[in-house]
Amino acid sequence: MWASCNVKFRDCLAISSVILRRCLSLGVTMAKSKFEYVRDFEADDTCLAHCWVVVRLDGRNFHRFSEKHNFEKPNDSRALHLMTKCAQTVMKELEDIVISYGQSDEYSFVFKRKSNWFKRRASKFMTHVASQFASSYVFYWRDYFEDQPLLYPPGFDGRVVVYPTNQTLKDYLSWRQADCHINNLYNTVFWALIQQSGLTPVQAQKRLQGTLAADKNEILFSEFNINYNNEPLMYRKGTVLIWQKVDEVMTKEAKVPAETGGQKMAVTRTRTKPVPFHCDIIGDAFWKEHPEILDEDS
Ligand code: DGT
Ligand code: MG
Ligand code: MG
Repeated sequence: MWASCNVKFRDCLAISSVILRRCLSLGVTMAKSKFEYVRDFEADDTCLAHCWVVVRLDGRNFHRFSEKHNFEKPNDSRALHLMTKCAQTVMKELEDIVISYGQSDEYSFVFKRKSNWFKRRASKFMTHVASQFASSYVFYWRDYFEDQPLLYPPGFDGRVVVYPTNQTLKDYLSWRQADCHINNLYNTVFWALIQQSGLTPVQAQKRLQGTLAADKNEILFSEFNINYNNEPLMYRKGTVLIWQKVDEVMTKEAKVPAETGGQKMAVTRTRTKPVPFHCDIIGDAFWKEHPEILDEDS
């Protein structure tokens, strides 16, 4: 009786394994259906090997978004810190980003030369960065704008640019920081003329037409007693995010004999995090101080 039972059980196992194999082979046949050819219409967007891959995001119509959400002019530190929080989230959640740079409503993310993330497909890099950033912007909004409800969902466009040498990458980042400086100097004078001298936006624009940087510095100093060089670094230089080892102190329940009770003790552990700096990245000093960023195998 037991013997026949065992035989039947073995037969059942054998039959099920045959069915399983048939199902699997059917699955393979289905995957290679006559429709498979449509795959060939997909564009090959592999980023050139061994080049730096940069994804730049920019807020969609943030002129309107900043007005609707009462951003302070010309710089709203809540908005800039929120952008940086989103960029840190992108760096932590995605892979292979070695440095990021942000100003105004934009952030650039640099993927390491040797990254093979998603086989270096540009669309994957760009869409993952943009969606992670946008969802973080909404997710963390309340932490930065406590009294200001988010009135509609913000969007960000993205582009991918591939840079072949360290020099072209550094020039790219210098270009973005120079842009930050030019815009911020202009905006600082423009809004001082409106907010402090009572000019209309059109009058302020006319006043600044054709002026050079030195003229703008002079207006700020002589009319508003503002030394531009004393304006906050975050506004003048933007934000650079690089990986740094950070000591974290946390309290832990100590494992001690039960009779002494649950004692808490401070434990220090070292973690690597994307840390913000508001420094010059156009000169050589930054790159000499952080050679690991451009390291071939970084
Ligand atoms: P786009 O990028 O073509 O969709 O259009 P916009 O409007 O986003 O233009 P864009 O990116 O050239 O300029 C950024 C706008 O965002 C600009 O109008 C100023 C505004 N914005 C960015 N950060 C701040 C800030 O901290 N405070 C204020 N008040 N406005 C800001
Ligand atoms: Mg924009
Ligand atoms: Mg912009």
